[in-house]
Amino acid sequence: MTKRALISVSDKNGIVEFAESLSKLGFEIISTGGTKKTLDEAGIATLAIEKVTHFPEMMDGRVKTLHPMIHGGLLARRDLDSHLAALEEHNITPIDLVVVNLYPFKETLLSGAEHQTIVENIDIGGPSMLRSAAKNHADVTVLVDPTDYAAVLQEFEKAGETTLELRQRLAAKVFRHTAAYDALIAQYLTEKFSAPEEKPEKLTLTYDLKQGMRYGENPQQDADFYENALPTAYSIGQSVQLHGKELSYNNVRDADAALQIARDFTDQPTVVALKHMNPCGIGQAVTIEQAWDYAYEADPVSIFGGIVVLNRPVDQKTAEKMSKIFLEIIIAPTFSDEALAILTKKKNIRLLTLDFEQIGASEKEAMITGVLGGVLVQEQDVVAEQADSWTVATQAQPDKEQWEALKFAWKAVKYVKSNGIIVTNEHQTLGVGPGQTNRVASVKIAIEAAQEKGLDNAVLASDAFFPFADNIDEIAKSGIKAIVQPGGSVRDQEVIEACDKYGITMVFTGVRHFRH
Ligand code: 93A
Repeated sequence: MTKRALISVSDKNGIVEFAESLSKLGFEIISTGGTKKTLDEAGIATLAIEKVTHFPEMMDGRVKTLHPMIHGGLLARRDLDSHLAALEEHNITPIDLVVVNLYPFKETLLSGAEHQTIVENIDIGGPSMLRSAAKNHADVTVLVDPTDYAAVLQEFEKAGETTLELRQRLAAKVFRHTAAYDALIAQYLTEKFSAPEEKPEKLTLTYDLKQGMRYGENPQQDADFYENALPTAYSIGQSVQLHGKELSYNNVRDADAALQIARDFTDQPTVVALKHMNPCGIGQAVTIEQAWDYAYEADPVSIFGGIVVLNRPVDQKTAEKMSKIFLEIIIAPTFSDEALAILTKKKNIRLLTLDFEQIGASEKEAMITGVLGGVLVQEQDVVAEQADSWTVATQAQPDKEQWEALKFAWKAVKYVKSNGIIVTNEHQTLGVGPGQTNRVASVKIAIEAAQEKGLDNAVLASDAFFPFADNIDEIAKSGIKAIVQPGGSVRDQEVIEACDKYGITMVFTGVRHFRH
């Protein structure tokens, strides 16, 4: 019996060659309007869908293949007499092979088209055929991805049929595809139609495999990078790599962490240096070169092998300075030709550019963390704090210089792993105390590092309140005279009294910034 194939594709790439091969294999080809036109023009004999459904394509193509003559042909079980009898009774010819790719919903959405155009690009008939064929994979071969054409042809050419194994894999692929397709539609409509303050009842974010990674955090861990189907421009996945080896799993995480920090320092040229998820140097200045100097001097040891984000174009002089040490990654809006010439001489460095214009939009993205048995989803910690809403808790008041340093320190401490302590002046970090299980230990680490650089106008920030006054004793020993912290401990009074005893000024922000 002649085999029947149904071809209905939006993306017509490679379809002529594939249909030609099917014809040669003896398939009778049914196709929809646009596809038929393409195949006719290539001289491939096809049967119009209307000839099968005995209905015209109607309503601007909204109804073309949604018909029992099609779905009966796709869904009939070949191993059941009752199904075969139904085919016979209704004059339905079974369909053995389906090639469909869908209306370009995502591409239309990304093109900035109007809502009505986006809605018209919700494919109904295509997914229906794919799902019918995939359900009936016991007998039907279904293709949604042109990269599978070759494997299918090979099997037909070899044995006159496909193997069940291949049909099973193709069916699974189809349901992955239609599920993701629908999830994106759900995401779009949910975002478009929820009330502004309303939380969607269910998260429908979809992710596409961006790249398989060589390995995960360690070589014994396999890993992949999935990217949001609608990614924000200011994201590591959307960066453009100009030079160097492929990014590793740890690179992606570290670069992302550095990009998040850079987002909080947009007013002035700023350089963020990061190591193992913690900032090791943040410098802010009038020029990007000076900002580099500050970030580098903040910790010339830790920056070795670090990730650096510069929020202004990289010029020749800055590139010369950066080229003197080993850095894993440099990310910037652009690199001058001279800077590129200098930095690309280094084989092991990765150079990336990114759209810093879109920095703000990235703040809205949901942050997802894996736990055994599920995922946790939260908003990002992007609360915009105004220093004029802070309260000075102590007798001593910060002077103008201290205020500037406190504002800088408070922005920076948000990105230090908890318990997070940072010592800074008004334009650079001086000492970072990240990730200790008690706060005094973090204080000691931050101060010790800062002491090596000098404590001129140094202030200290703590990501969460001080539970005991012992922290203040440590800070006082160093000579640091200004502190910023959220406040809110039951022992705040003891902490304030300790500051007053030492003549330290302390500001409460009322907001804490854990980062676990
Ligand atoms: O508008 S639809 O949802 N209604 C249908 O009945 C239908 N059948 C196939 N879209 C439908 N299709 C889609 O048309 C296919 O998924 C494919 O993407 C496209 C091919 O149309 P043409 O052959 O006219 O270019």
